[in-house]
Amino acid sequence: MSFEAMWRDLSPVGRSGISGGYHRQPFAAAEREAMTWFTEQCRARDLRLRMDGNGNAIAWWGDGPGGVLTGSHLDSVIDGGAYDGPLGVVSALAAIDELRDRGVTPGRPIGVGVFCEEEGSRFGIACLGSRLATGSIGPQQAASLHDRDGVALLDAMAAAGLEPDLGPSPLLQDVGTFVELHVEQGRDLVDRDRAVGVASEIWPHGRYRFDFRGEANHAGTTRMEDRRDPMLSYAMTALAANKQARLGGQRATFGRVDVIPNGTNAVPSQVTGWMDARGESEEALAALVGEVERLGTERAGRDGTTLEMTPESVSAAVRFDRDLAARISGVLDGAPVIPTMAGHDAGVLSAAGIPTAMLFVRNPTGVSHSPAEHAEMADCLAGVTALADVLAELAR
Ligand code: HGY
Ligand code: MN
Ligand code: MN
Repeated sequence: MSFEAMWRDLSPVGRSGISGGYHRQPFAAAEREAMTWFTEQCRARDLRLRMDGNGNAIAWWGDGPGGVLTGSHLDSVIDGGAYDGPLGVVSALAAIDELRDRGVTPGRPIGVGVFCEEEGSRFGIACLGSRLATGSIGPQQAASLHDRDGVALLDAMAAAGLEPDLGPSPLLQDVGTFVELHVEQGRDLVDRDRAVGVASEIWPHGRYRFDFRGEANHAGTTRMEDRRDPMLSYAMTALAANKQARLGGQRATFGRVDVIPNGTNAVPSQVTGWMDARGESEEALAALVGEVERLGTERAGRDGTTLEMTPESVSAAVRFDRDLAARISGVLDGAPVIPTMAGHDAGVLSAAGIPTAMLFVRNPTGVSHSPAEHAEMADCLAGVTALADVLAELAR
């Protein structure tokens, strides 16, 4: 099945008929359907499929240690784009087809991997699947995770027919190198007029929960000076985050907010906002988060409310293996080596000591985490050829 045919096959899975965005939250129907599609594609290629109890899968061409793994994730953010994740998985399958068409017999096994809950869109921890697989999140912390409906991670996994153990995965023991292909989430390649790039680093980033507590009251009868309105404290803090990020050349946004009781004619008792913040260095990120927390606490003091800030998911800076990136850039006619502010499973495997690289495929608008996310077919096919060239080189 060609790349285009696979893409047509997979694209409808989890796509909203209203927004065109994707809803592939882990262990729910659409994501499980996408995983089933993946396993069928692996079997059609006689790949040796291995799954761990936590929702991760690797399918091998060849046997033995020191394999070259490629692949990505199939889950999406809420109302996400078609390419973030699936492009890396479909391109990996297509790259194996291309190598076989070229008559290549790899000297090392080549694997296609899928890590679950990369987006952390249901259980809140970025790259949960690869963190479980590498042991960089412990079973206790993982077992404490719940989704917005209060469903525990273990229950969601069991309901999907998995037998989770939340421990490090045996899957990775045969992995010598990991190369993840991903749609670029930015405009660097567009500005450089290149179809494919190589990652140099991932900015440190995190997700921080801000709980603002005030006093429920009547929206009409309560005098303005008597209100203890957490919505006001939240709003001013969201503004402060935007300003601090812009002033410091970093990134921050509040993209998710819960209001209790969320009534139209009542001053809320509590507002919880989640800030996604990213910095060019650990110090810059810590300074940004610290300053937003300080300003939020100060504002709450003025509003008669309180603020409690809790880091929920923190990803340290990742510097990809410099020699590997340079070697890959060389294979790809000097493909540019560029940083990203987006987290990836490749970052987790790199942090776990596995030599890791990333390939980026041009995104004409740079838009991502949106139904509008796009990549031209010609660039996707250039990405497959590039990945095949890299796999041939690394699996020699
Ligand atoms: O949020 C991110 O950085 C990535 O897209 N998971
Ligand atoms: Mn992704
Ligand atoms: Mn993403």
